[in-house]
Amino acid sequence: MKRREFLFGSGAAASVMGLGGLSLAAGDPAQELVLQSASYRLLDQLTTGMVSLSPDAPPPVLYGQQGEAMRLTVRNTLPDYTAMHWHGLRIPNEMDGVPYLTQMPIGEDESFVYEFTPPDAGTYWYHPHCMTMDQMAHGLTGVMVIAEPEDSGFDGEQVINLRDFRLDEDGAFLPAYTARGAARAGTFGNVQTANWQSEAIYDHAAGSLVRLRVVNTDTTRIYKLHLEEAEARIIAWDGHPVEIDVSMPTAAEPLLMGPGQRVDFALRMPDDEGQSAALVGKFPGQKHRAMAQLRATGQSIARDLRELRPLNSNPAARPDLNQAELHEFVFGWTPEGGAPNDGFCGSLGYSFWSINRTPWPGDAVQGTGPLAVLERGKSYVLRLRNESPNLHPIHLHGLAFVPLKSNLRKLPPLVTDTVLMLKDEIIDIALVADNPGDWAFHCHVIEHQKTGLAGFIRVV
Ligand SMILES: [Cu+2]
Repeated sequence: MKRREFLFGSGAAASVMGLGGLSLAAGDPAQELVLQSASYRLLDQLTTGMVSLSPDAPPPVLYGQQGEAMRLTVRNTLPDYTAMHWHGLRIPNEMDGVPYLTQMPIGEDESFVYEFTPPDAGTYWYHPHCMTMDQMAHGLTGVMVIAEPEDSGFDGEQVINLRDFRLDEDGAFLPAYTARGAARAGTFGNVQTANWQSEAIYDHAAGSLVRLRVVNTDTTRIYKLHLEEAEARIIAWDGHPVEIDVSMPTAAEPLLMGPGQRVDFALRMPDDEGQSAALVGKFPGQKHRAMAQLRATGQSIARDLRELRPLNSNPAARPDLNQAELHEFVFGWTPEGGAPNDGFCGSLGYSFWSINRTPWPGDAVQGTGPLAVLERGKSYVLRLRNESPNLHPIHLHGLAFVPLKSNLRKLPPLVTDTVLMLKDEIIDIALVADNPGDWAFHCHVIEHQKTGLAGFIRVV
């Protein structure tokens, strides 16, 4: 099937053309998201050539409600192709936004309608899965908040979208990657931002309870984070409520957050007006620095973290380990050279990485089989082995999984979609294959993904 036939053969896609601009209001379940170029003051000078859904701002936070239908129309006004992925949402495969695997790329002046009902509440995010390196590096990474139906008892909420940008002194983009970086830990940005700001400060009522949603949407960086001057605890991890006490990170033992990961904190604001709680990052060769500050305003409203009830669990099925079949995956170098195909979705021009010794041959492939075929409704253990010295945040689309054990450390029992693998680490994860389709399975260091560390798992 040709790309255009695929797109316009679908009544849903065709009918939305000419719908016009719907508002981007928070909570609006039907929105048109217009992919466009943008300019923004990341440093003192205006940075042009950014990619956003708004001409002069970071991509908006998209809000939805657990169990309520959303309809997001992505309209592409750029000459490059695109496709939008909703990271962490367990939705139907054809809405997952992976080019060629679940839909054809969206061309210039074309739209695609994403319709789904998020089954889980929590903190999620969105980014393109076609021209991934280019569009993400230029800023197209946004946060998605799926609210619980019940009031979770907070006075306020703060979303922090962590991103580095690679800029020269004049604020112009440097190349998004280097071959050297792609073959190792990735190519790091040099301008660290929270919500596209170098020194983000947000006001919240003194003594109030704030839900702090921290999202790593970077293409490369594994952030090392902790909170200062704040009484806080971790209440959710990668969208899903934690059911145990997770120890709070400290300056000495910071939280390691790989690209794609999210952590929700319940945070109590300081009592004194003007005092700030800070989300602090540690960067190589630098002292700790505040990524974002939450500044107390007014008289303390004297809330107490113990007033918060635990969040309700999401309805993700728990695997039956007694019945689970084992599949093994090895993440490492590729034995072959060569370059992945370009298709319409961009290639970095190298194959450095592989899963089970096979590098992903590029997005526009035909006849590439799945890494594993899982039977719908059955439980599985996936043994993930990192045989490289580099860290890899491994992401599985469409399914939630539970990390079981590691050869290097104790893993808390979380429900997640992305697991950060350390050097030479072997991690067993378990899942129920309860969502049919072809689900992308890849490293979220985009340079690794685009140079081979990608594949897919089929649920039939
Ligand atoms: Cu990787």
